[in-house]
Amino acid sequence: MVELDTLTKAVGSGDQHSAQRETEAAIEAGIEPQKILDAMVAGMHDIGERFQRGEAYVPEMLIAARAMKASMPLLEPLLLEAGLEPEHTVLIGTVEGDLHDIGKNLVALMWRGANVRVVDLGVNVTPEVFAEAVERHAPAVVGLSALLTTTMPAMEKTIAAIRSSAGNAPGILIGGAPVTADYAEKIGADDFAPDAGSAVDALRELLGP
Ligand code: B1M
Repeated sequence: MVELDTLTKAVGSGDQHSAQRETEAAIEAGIEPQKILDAMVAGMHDIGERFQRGEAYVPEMLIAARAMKASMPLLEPLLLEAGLEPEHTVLIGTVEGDLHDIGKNLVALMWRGANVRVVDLGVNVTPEVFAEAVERHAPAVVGLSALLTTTMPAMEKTIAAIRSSAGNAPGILIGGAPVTADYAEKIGADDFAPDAGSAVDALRELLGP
């Protein structure tokens, strides 16, 4: 009998081969694609929580994301058939002047693990490019990352650019090593997350029920 718990554990522990094997077994057993996806997302959720508690580190989170990424192509055709494409689109990028992307990429991976469509604009993204991308993709949430104290002010400019042009304003989440909750409040962001695990919780809050 196929146990979806085993798939959750395989993804959470970054065991790519077991994750693929368990995904295949679940598909062959005729388990609903949504349930298989939920089991994978639960694995990503577990690693995110362990990371927040200081029980897991960046490499573990990366290998968990890799295990999920390797298993998804097996499931994707079934998800498409069942009309279970991600419901929400979100944007993420590192703000203008800043080339750091390791943390931003981790947040993007965790968000993909939460089954949202992530448009990653990369690094050194100007406020204008963010604003244009918001118009083009109509995301529910925009994530801004900054690792330098000198690039934090670009977050405020980006928020202003997005809010002045977007018809349907998305929620804005900010993060990065020098960023704080107080700073987020000061510049009018909707939320702040200190790490990639919390960024998933914050995203869920912003997306609503
Ligand atoms: Co740079 N760098 N760097 N650097 N770099 C720091 C950030 C620094 C703290 C090092 C130091 O001095 N101790 C310092 C900043 C000082 C400051 O402003 N307070 C610094 C500096 C000064 C610089 C340069 C100016 C150096 C120079 O050229 N003189 C230069 C700037 C270039 C530029 O951006 N314009 C520079 C360049 C670089 C490299 C290119 C060499 C490289 C980046 C490579 C890359 O990213 N592809 C680099 C690196 C690697 C670092 C350190 C060593 C590591 C950063 C990292 O990847 N951490 C860093 C020192 C450090 O942090 N110990 C440093 C791991 C990553 C997983 O953590 O990015 O914090 P982090 O992401 C976390 C959270 O912050 C959060 O979740 C992530 C996962 O938990 N998070 C979000 C991040 N984004 C989020 C978004 C969210 C939510 C949460 O919502 C949307």
